[in-house]
Amino acid sequence: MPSAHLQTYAQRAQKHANPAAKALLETIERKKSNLCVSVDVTKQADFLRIIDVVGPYICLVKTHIDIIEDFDPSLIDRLRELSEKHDFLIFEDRKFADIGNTVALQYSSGVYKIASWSHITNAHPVPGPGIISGLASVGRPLGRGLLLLAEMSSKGNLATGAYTAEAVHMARTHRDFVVGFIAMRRMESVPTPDASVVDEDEDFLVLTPGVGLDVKGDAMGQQYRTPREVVFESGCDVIIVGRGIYGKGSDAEVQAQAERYRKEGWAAYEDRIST
Ligand code: 5BU
Repeated sequence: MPSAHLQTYAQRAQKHANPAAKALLETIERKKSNLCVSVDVTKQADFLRIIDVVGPYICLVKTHIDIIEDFDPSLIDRLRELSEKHDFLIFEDRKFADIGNTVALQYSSGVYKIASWSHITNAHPVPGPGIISGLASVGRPLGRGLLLLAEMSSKGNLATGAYTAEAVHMARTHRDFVVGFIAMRRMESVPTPDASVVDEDEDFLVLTPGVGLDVKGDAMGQQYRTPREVVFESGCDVIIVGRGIYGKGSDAEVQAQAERYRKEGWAAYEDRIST
């Protein structure tokens, strides 16, 4: 069997055991979109308006729900309605980073009750495998999926080398709940500390932030690559775009940018699987 990134999203969806990963792959195929839009705005009304505009072009919305200043629980109902209207999944970019008991509470409870609405979330591997057990105790019964931060897009980040390899190892030993990585490239070839956990058929999704067509970075260390570099050259599965789309002003311009990134990401994927 060829490596996961040389198979189609549809082929991968058929084989994926995790419900959230399977649904994401099916949505990507159905909408011909490997675009995730990150909607990092502070007002409910802007958040919902942008999602309604970009909805037809995306497979996934990425949220930082704690950025919203006027949050109230009805926002989640509106977000759910938009996810049904436009057929996309939801990824709360929570970056959990504590011991298992604490993250289980942060994931299930508090103001946001993330596990109740977010199909996918993510975690730093820094606390060790207990973070996965804690999150899995809440998310697995709900059919959720977890991404580990194996790499980051920002300049000077510490998620490199042995740290990345340990993240991949943790994922390989928790395949029932860890469905992939935040990373800048495919992780299959990363040597894991214990080779016995490698499965030739492994299929971890790679979701990649730091994507932009017009600028190379920002003033605070963000670094951008193009959809082609990310999907075709580096073999990643989903491009995550924030300001390159929602930061463009009028609804018409935001819509045009969403379609532009969708097209670029999809063409890069089609070229990848036909090589
Ligand atoms: P941007 O506006 O396209 O730069 O936004 C990128 C988003 O992805 C933003 O929400 C970040 O929090 C998120 N992100 C990132 O940029 N780089 C990373 O390594 C990780 C997340 Br993990």
